Amino acid sequence: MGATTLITVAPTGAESAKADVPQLPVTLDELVQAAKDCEAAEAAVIHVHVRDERARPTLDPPRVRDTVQALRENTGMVIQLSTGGAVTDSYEDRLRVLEAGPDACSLTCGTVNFGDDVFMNPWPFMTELYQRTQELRIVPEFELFDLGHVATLHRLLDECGEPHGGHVHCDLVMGVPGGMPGDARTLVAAVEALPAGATWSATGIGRTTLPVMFAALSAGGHLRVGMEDTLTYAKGRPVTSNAILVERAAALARFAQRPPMTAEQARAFLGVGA
Ligand code: KMH
Ligand code: ZN
Repeated sequence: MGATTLITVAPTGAESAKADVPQLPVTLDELVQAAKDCEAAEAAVIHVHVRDERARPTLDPPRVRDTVQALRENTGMVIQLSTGGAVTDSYEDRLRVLEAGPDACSLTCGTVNFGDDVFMNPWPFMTELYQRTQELRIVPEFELFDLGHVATLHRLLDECGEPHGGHVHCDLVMGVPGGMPGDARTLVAAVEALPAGATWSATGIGRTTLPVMFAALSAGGHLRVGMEDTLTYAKGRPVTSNAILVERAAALARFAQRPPMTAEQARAFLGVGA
């Protein structure tokens, strides 16, 4: 296999309101349809946040379980549940999402200012979450919002051992107000500090989407896109679907001579099912 690009789609997030963004997939039917469209557009991993019947973020266990099941029945994508949830979610609820049986989950490597809020990820929570992924055989993706999170990732691996699947894959989440900026020099600094052998994707929030995507492709990284991170396709042009963001990422990956990975290739790459 030649060099390929892992494309992850994050279609919903916990921050945007359906009233402000009517195209945001919030019902199970909308999420499944978005997932199918994004898979057709060559996303291999879906990063999932669930909404309730009033379109508010929720970690309600039956709803999260039903979502995992519906995505499994309707797509072949790697299902990665968010353990970040919303900034108001309790640690207990965030840990419980693992019981829904996803292939993978996000695991943020430290606390970070998050706009006017704080996204809390203290060390005892991180280690408990990490140990549960190891017990439940779920592949963690290490979310890095700041350069200090890279140092904490080293500590986590040193003290708690290797992740399920045996492969360290990270996601640089750049351009969050309060986290690392979304630009090429910060991306390179973060990548240079990663553990040896780790692979990584990157996403840039808001207007940093395109600079981060170009920098990631140039530096040999993988891509995350989606309406969790980006609501503007181009100046004055709102995003109309998650699939168009995936299509653009797939086209750029091809242009960079690293075509998108299939979901099956992504499972082997990440160690899902190992
Ligand atoms: N919604 C943010 C507070 C994750 O999914 O793991 C956290 C977040 C990260 O989106
Ligand atoms: Zn998320």
